[in-house]
Amino acid sequence: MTRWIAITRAVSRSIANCELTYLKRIPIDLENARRQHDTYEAALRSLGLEVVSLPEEPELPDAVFVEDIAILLDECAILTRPGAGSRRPESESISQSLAPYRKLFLIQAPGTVDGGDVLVVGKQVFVGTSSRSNSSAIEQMQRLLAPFGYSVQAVPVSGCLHLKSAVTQVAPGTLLINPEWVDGNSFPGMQFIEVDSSETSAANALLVGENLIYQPVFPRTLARLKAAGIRPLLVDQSELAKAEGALTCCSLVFKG
Ligand code: CIR
Repeated sequence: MTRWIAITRAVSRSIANCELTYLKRIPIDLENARRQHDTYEAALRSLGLEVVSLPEEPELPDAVFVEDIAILLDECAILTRPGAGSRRPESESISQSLAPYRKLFLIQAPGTVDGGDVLVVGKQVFVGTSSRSNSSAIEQMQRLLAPFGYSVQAVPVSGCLHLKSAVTQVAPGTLLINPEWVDGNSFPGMQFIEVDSSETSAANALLVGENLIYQPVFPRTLARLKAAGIRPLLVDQSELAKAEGALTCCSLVFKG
């Protein structure tokens, strides 16, 4: 049986100073964010994952969003160079945590990429050209991953922070997508479920093996998932959404 591992990190006490790109700063209830994060970790455990929960980084406001710091594949991992300079010190502890599991590669300057911009579907790696990720990083990823048989393609994305704000995989060959933020033609051969147009941030779902984690705050899109035969486990991430975080951002999930 496949052993799945999730690396997570406690919500920083300085989360109120997080990076913001699209949202206005509003108060974040730290206790509620931590409660919701506990529920998120419990959901991962309930699916059989081993959760490696790292301690808070008090000085690094966005450190709970571990997804942005590494790209995990079966054969190796790439430590990103996050687009926001304030987030680069998050890499050190993630590098130490991943070292026992994977050969690690590093994105070098001037390359920048956030893990939230990287959608892996089988041997296809799609990288959003958002404000955080650039062509130098994409070229480096192409060189690093070609020997393992991966194709790496740039995907234009607009209106949202990351590619995975706009599109994620919810079942084999099926993507949940907000077509206003990313063009489905960038993903040939895939099937699509579109978010309800009143729920613009609803495209981020976390697929772990055959299980999907999704947020209850998007009932109309949830109904579309159910109509497609998908029955997600529901976890509320509404507090961290105020920091522009969603479900995939808060873990690095990989086969151990
Ligand atoms: C940032 O702007 O970097 C954080 N406030 C939010 C990062 C969310 N990460 C993600 O979607 N992968």
